[in-house]
Amino acid sequence: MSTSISSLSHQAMALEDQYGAHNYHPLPVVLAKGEGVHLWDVEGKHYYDFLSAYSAVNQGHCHPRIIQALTEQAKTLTLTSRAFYNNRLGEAERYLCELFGYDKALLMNSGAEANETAIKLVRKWGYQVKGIPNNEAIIVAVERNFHGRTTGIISASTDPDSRNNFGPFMPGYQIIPYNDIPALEKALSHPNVCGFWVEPIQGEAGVYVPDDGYLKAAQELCTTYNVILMMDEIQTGVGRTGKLLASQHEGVHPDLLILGKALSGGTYPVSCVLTSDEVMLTIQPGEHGSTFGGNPLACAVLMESLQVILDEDLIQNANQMGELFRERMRALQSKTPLITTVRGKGLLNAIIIQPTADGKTAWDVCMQLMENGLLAKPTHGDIIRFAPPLIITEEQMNECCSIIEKTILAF
Ligand code: IF1
Repeated sequence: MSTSISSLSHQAMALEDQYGAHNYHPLPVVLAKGEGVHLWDVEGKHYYDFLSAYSAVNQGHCHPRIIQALTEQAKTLTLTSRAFYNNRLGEAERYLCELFGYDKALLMNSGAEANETAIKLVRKWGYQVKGIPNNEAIIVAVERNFHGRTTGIISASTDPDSRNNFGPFMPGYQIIPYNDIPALEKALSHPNVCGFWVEPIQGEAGVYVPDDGYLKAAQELCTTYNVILMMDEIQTGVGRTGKLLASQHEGVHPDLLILGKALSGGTYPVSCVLTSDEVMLTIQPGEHGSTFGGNPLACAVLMESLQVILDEDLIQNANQMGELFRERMRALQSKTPLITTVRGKGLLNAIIIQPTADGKTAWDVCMQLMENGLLAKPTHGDIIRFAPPLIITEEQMNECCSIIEKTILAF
């Protein structure tokens, strides 16, 4: 199943190969245009996007309302730095606090920066409020976590690819198994623990959905042991799993919430930490910040991006289209040994591929899906994550499931 690569595509890939870092191994497709669930490559070939830039494009590519907000603000005022006030930040902070139910917001840019901010906030709260001895604060994290690529974050990673040869690592983490309440209770009972840092569904690890009740039990244990529940919803938030936040499937309101990606609908790097006054006000002027954090452009875009999620009822659509997807994939699973597992929530789903006798893997499936006009990418070898924009229609979902079925059954 070879992929003929046109000269235009080849040129683009050769440029990246020669002048760019080799920190990714992309599928051999060169995208040039996006609209809604649609992508086109440099030759004009059409694809359905089933990755959504790792859930940053929940609202669909180049959503007109978000682009409008972006361009209007871009023509007016883009960046002042926080040395001065600007007329959009307070509005955006209020919008976030009212929508998600928190006292205060701190805006950053990348998801990793928001997680680093969360680490600093929770440690500071640990020393100044919980009374942990200085420099002895512990944050509990889970195996197979993914929170970003900075050295402070990968110090908690259990993934060799994220860690190898990037040491020495930042101390102050205790790693426990995911979805394991007894292990969590044991860890949180240590008096120097200030935070429990977790994803409600582990996206990068391969869409690991914990047992019902895990998040609720985690919240209760954090309350019992006076520990901040730090929920990383950068990938699972903003409607992706069929609720505004994945935490809401269990009625959990995290003490501290970390958002990114689809906060901007994929048009601009925007992330944030939301939490209580008790935690947020432990940081005083001059103790944290960033040049672009909370800039007017980011604020204009985040408010419109979230409003689109609400106005277009994308949360309900994610629910319904996710059900349809899993139903069709489970039906497919019964017809082929290639699929061993189908799992997910809302429109964050994954199938696990059993390599074929002649050695075909999830990568080969994704290459053939690409040939057939659908883009998805394997994670950790044998898992294919499927995450289309939340605007996908029933007709489009059925067409895409047919593409996946045709591709899988051809192996
Ligand atoms: C890559 C993964 C997904 C995230 C969660 C924080 C961040 C991410 C739950 C950091 C970012 C991205 C990063 C990108 C690929 C992608 C990814 F495979 F890496 F893990 F989605 F699963 N918390 N995830 O998923 O946010 O700093 O990137 O804005 O690094 O390869 P960021």
